Amino acid sequence: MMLFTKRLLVFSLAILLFGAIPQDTNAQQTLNDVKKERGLTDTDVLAATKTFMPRGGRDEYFGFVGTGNSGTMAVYGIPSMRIYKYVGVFSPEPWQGYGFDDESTLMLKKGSLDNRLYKYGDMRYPALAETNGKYNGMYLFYSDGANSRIALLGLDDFETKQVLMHPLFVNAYPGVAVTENTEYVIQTSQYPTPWDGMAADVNADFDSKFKSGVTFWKFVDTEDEAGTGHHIGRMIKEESFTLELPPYSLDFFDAGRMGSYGYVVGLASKGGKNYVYIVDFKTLSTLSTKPVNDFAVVSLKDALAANAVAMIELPTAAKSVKVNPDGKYFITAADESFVFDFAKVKDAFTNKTYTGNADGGIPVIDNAAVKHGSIKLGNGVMDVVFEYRPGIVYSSAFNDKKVIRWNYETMKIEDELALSFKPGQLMVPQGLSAEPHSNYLTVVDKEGLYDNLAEIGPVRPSYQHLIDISSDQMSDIYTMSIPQANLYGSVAVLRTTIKPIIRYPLGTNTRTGEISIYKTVAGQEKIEREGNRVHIFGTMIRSHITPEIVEVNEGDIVTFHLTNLERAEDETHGFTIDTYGKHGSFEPGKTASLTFTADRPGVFPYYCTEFCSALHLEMEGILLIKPKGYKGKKGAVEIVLTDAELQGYKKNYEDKLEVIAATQDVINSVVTFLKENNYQDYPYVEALVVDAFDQLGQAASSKEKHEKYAAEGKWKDAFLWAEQYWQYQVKTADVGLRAKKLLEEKISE
Ligand SMILES: [Cu+2]
Repeated sequence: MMLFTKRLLVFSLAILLFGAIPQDTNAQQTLNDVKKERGLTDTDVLAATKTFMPRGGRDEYFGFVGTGNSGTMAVYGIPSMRIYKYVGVFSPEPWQGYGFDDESTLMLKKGSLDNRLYKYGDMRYPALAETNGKYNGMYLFYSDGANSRIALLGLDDFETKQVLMHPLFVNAYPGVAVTENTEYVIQTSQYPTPWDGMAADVNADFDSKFKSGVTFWKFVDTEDEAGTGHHIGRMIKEESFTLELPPYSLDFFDAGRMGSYGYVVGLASKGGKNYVYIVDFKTLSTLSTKPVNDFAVVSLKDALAANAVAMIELPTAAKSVKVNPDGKYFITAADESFVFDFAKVKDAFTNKTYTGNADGGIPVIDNAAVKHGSIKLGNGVMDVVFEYRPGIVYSSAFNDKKVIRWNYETMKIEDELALSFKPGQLMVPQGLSAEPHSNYLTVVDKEGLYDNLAEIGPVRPSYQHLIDISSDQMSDIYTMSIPQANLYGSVAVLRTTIKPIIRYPLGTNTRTGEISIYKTVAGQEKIEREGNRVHIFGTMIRSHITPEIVEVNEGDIVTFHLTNLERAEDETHGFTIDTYGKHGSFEPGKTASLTFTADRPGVFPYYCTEFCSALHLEMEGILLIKPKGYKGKKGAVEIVLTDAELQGYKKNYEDKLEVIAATQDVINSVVTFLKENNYQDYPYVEALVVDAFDQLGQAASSKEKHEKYAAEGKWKDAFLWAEQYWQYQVKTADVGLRAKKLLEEKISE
């Protein structure tokens, strides 16, 4: 066990009191010195100041981008472009135990074919949940093109909550869209395949047996019945349906809103012809369905009879099609981009002014009759995105290395920004909602061939550039690298729209949102055995894993059910069993389980993998797996300390008491200051003070324990519980000092 010296303790306290940062050694250097030294221009400095995040600052937007075939999602801030988190979605992700603990593994297996655990996905274009066409900050959806799955993420904890396998599609388009109140999450196929899982001849049977489709996953947002205060949204497979389409290759799509609510528009191609398909799902949802592979299907025949699907032919393939914020138009991204008018499209449906049929008998609406206008934008036009100014839209021209600002009402180009790279997908925060909100545009750069990036071998990360679009002069102000990613689309929302939680209600199964039946509270830890099935109900709190010793027999099926008892901010514990490949992450309040067969006898330490406190190495225990026929000592293994070790712990304990007293002095002085200056008059300060004392409120039982063990001469336990008590004190002091600093700032304002 790690011995903690007094000097280190005092040093830790010094850091707490005075800050770990060395004094500003560059104070003499001026901005001009740095500019000169680094060869920076005024433009460079201006760009840097637009993205620099000062202490106390917060990013204005949360950005979400899928990592493509890595199967994870990166969360980042705009304008700082700092990555906050990678979230496992379609791939196992060890840091958060995703696909490692029983809860997430079960979720992933239920959402796969034949119970297999896929190790990757292909996720490109996410959609945020909407209320009245605006982002509500609660959920996010992804489609897995490679393994035909769909995922729901909760944004109160930034975790994946549901993964479903598509019952019909063998592959899916790796993008999703939602209807304006998230009634449905829409997913389509990409490449046509037979639906019945049977072999078919790709030439002879293509038109008869291969199909494509558009699926409407019913989404229901319910208040959590366990009373945890969180919403638990779910896609309901039994209430979802798929529209059967002829074997077209399907590409990007979007959903109408407001005036165009009820329509889905997307790109389709077949036999060298390119179309925008238009689907009227309001009508589709009233039609009768027949089950295919236990999933409701609206047949093409019925959809055609109900006049619920049509096509508009395009002269060339488009790369994207998006509905504008107020839902009046949909716009294609192509060298010649088309702006189509939904009102005219509706008239064409109503009056059936079709000019003929596309493959599969789908009626074709005359392009000229429904377009608002078209415009030649450049070469290799990839994407289109909206901003808050009415009529303004941006397009990327890959081959021309430029971003074009144009007006889709007047059909005129307003401005262009020449770039040093070939631009791909575009994103303006909230630009895919009814409420675009930003002066920022992000642009994907797949090649990363520039002059300010280091070479790192054949595979490079993807890049996103941040473009300032606030003025007439657009400017490229930041290059962000996103490692382990193959970037496509992204979405972003005002940071304040999302309300992240700090801790879970104690015992939460974070995947279901329910209180786990395996929740364990302090003092209730136990090991239960029935035949060869062993359940360990354990707890984790600085700096203990309880129980510390577990004995099982070779061949037993063992489950560790662990609950993190912490109530403090950011006190996550990890848990791993050496060489067993079992790992979990336990955020404050979370309960998760790790099941394995004890098929390898021996002694296996288990420990906390997070740096949860200075004493986190004390969070360890021993799993003894007794080989068949093992004749060991009966009963629990006792670890006997030598006299020297015992005295060492006694000394540590006594040192700790001194540190505890010194820390208490700090807390007392902070409390005096806060009270004398009426902290309760300042809501933010008051909130910090409440949090600080919540920490100290947790400490009482640790104090009782260290005093009890000290009285019994059990110095190791006394020291560990004293350390625990001190951890709470440190948290209290830390939050208290932040409150004091804030109060000082408020007073001086
Ligand atoms: Cu820990």
